[in-house]
Amino acid sequence: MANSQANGGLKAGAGGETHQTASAPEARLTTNHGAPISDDQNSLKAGPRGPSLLEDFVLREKIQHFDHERIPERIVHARGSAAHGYFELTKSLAQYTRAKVLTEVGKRTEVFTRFSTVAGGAGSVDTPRDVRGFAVKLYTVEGNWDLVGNNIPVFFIQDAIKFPDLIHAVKMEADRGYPQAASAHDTFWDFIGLMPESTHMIMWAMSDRAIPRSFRMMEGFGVNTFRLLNDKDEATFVKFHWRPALGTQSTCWDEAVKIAGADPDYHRRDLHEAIASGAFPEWDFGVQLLSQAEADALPFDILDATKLIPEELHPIQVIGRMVLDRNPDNFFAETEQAAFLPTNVPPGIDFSEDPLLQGRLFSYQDTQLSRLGTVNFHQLPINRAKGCPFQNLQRDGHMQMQVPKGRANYEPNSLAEAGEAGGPREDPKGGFRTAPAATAATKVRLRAETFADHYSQARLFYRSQTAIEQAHLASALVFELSKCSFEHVRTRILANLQNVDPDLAARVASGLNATLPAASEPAVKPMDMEPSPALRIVGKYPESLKGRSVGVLVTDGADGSAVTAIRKATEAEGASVKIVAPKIGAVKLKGGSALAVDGQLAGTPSVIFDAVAVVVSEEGCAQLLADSAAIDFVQNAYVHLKAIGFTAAAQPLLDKANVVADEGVVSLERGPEAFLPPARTRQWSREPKVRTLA
Ligand code: HDE
Repeated sequence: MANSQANGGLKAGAGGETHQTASAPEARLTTNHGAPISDDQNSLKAGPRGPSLLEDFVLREKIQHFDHERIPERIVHARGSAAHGYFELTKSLAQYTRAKVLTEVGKRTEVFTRFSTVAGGAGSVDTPRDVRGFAVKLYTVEGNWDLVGNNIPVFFIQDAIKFPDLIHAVKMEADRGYPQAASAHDTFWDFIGLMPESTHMIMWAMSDRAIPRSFRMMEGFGVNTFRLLNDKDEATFVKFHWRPALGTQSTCWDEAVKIAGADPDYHRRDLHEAIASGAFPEWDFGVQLLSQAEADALPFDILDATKLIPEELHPIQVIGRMVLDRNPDNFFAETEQAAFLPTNVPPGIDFSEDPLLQGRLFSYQDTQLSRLGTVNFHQLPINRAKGCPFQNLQRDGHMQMQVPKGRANYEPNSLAEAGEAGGPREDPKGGFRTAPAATAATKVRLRAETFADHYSQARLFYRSQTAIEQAHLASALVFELSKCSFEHVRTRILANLQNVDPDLAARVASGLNATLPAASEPAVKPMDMEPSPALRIVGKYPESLKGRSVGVLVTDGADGSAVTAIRKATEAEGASVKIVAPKIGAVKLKGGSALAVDGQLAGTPSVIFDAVAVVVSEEGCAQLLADSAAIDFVQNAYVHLKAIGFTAAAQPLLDKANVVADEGVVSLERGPEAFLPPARTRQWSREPKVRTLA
């Protein structure tokens, strides 16, 4: 019986050996080779206190497998979260493409979508200022289509040959190994200043787009230009767009920094919890289609990934939607082992000559060899084509998981004539065909002249923003450049910003306490384009609390009817509500009833909510006045421009947190309806009172 005590009381079997209750064969614990295991608690030893024995294959196998559990993380986009779902086509593009996924209206295609940050490692936090990956694997009936995009429609560089430099510059500095998951350091801004083509992307990366509120509230873009190809092999240029049903929403920078400490898994948890609760995130799928003539008429090159096509010029047609409705069963097997390849396109979709895309066509397949370790990574369940069989004469290799039958593993062959299986054959009509684009030209290592305008679209972006967003963008630049120790690095950026907008450059210079340098010499003089309101976020939040979260701070003795009223009103609009209290378990409401608590105050700060309410008793409030977590709860909600609903007894706490009454500070005596409009958005007009912006 000594054994069973050492095992914390696990049941002892008839013979005194330690194991849990005997299980049915299908539930039985086995080794990797199928041998049933009798004792998973104790290693084999020479006597109870003696040395362990080498013959213990159960121990060795378990430890050895554990020793090799990790695989190399992705070089970029290492930190990510994913979900299963479906894509449904609502409008056929049969005129432009023969891809079935884009022509069969109403058909649902399974998808697996992974969102990610770019710069940080797999264990880094979810909320740094960064671009977000938006990678969708559609398991179509004509093979997998991987649309591997970002939440920003343009990119830093024009030619794939600069990608390793870009990533080296943004990642941790080579000698010191920091900063992790941050672009606010010398090497990044040094590279950016020397690469004026990155200026447009920098405008986006310094905008609130780079601090998203949730994966569910991000746009997605294919970024590179692709081609659609119809039955007659006629080509049309296409740009792909995903638009979130919940609207594009962001955090405040100060909030994002604090979330990183409060909940490093903020976005991962948000996606998982939303799907688990049945609030399935959804996106519209849209395309911009351009003929060769329309592309030629653009004032920039459609092959240049640092440029977008303003929607006002070429509208986005919505042709489908994506719904994510199932969490992965296993993070490693699915999210981690998912391999996205821009080369995965079904017949009817083709590439453009965009030199960034062309490099990507090599990179993704190649990197899987280091990461997943075998040319057979396409056989893993998450990567396997599901909409159709895959069959060819490729054979063997590490981790071959199939058992191909027959003698013919070469083509052509004539074994079918002898009654044997001859293997699969090419399909000239239905198979993938490349757009017949003429290419006769001289081989050169050159950047096209048509790629030379580095500033017009940066200017377009900046000037299309609201005043609030311009201030955020300028402040983000000040923040990032303030972290750079080399003055010449900061000065070069300022000189480049002069070409974007002199007012922006002056604001950033002032924020840095720097003298404004003369503009750098642009390769092409920037032009003024018609502002594009589509590029804004502020003013476009949906008129609903759907997908947003409300935190209600409650103490013993609080008025339960006020809590119920807030919960009812906000949940009716699709918000999720959490009760926060000084202690977990339950609070005892006025009248004696108990209210279950979702989070303890110190561990559930207001940064993780979109709006808060404070429903406390006088005595409860008096106790909270001595708790900095309570004061922070209210003060942070205030400075992060959130709606604050409160009962009369909470006033002393609001005063202590320096909350000044405004439209977003709502007495709940007015009923929960008064809380709803400010809770649907942020109180932008409060910002100048609480923050000095550039
Ligand atoms: Fe990637 N990128 N990338 N990238 N990228 C990878 O592939 C690369 C680029 C993007 O959730 C890697 O499997 C090159 C643009 C996403 O698993 C790697 C270039 C866009 C993801 C790679 C680019 C992206 C990756 C790392 C310049 C937006 C994560 C691991 C030519 C359209 C996908 C891997 C996931 C991942 C290379 C530029 C999006 C190393 C060479 C532009 C969303 O192959």
